[in-house]
Amino acid sequence: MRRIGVLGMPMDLGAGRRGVDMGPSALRYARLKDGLEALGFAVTDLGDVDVPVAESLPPGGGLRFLEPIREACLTLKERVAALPEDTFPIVLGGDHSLSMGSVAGVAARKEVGVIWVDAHGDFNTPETSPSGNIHGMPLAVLAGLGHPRLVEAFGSVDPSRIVLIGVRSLDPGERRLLGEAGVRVYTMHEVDRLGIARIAEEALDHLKGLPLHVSLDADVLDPGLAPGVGTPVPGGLTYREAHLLMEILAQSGRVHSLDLVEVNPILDEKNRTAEMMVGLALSLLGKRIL
Ligand code: EXY
Ligand code: MN
Ligand code: MN
Ligand code: MN
Repeated sequence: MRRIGVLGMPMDLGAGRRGVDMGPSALRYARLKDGLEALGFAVTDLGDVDVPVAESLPPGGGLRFLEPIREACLTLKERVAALPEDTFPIVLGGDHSLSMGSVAGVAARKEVGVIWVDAHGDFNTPETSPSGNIHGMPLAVLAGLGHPRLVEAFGSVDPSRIVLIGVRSLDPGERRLLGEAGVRVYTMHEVDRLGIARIAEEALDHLKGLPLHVSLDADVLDPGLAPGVGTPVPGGLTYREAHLLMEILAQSGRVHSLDLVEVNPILDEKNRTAEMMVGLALSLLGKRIL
């Protein structure tokens, strides 16, 4: 598969603060397309999904911006599902609620395993969320838990086919739900004790036989490395841990789709976070040191 389709999702409606709607531009500005073409891929930039800006929306009750987020994610799901089988989708975010659309779109094409690389569990429901922000819920929705309007549209992945890596900030409710659902979770404690290489191999074995979707949240990286994120948590992946994880996943030949999310240029230093994320995408798409 040597064709890549890049699709922007300039959405910050699911986040608690503004700015990640500019993430797709920051990632394009970090020369993602040039880097992928240098690896020999034919890259088509499919533009952006049309997402309303927060200021244009009436203040909603209940979950913040539930309907506009659902609408935009349904469009993303359709766009991803309609891509030719030989095309590798890279979705540029945008807050992590977009992955309800990207993963459901990929799952509509074939059964997938999901590797969710994130400081957070993103496994809250409206009942357990401390914030009401939907970017803290997408993985639960994909696993079939949460607001009915979201689960009926995007619930599409068996929890036994989800692996979370890099977690270091969990709310009590989502911690319980993750355990009950049987999601394989590797926190930063396991990263420190087992090492990222062993975790990558275990994740590949846990999801054996499945094509893989990687959902990469910029806040999984240590904030010193990637300051341009809206929900930073100290003690994240180092530069080499993140690249080694991508390199091992690349060598499996099983990764078929990718999200790059939660890049917030307003909070960044120059464009460091977007450049880190582009570098990781290139490692995942096969860029090697030797
Ligand atoms: N767990 C917190 C919440 O649900 O509000 C914080 C979630 C942050 C989610 C970011 C995208 O990873
Ligand atoms: Mn996330
Ligand atoms: Mn996160
Ligand atoms: Mn293949």
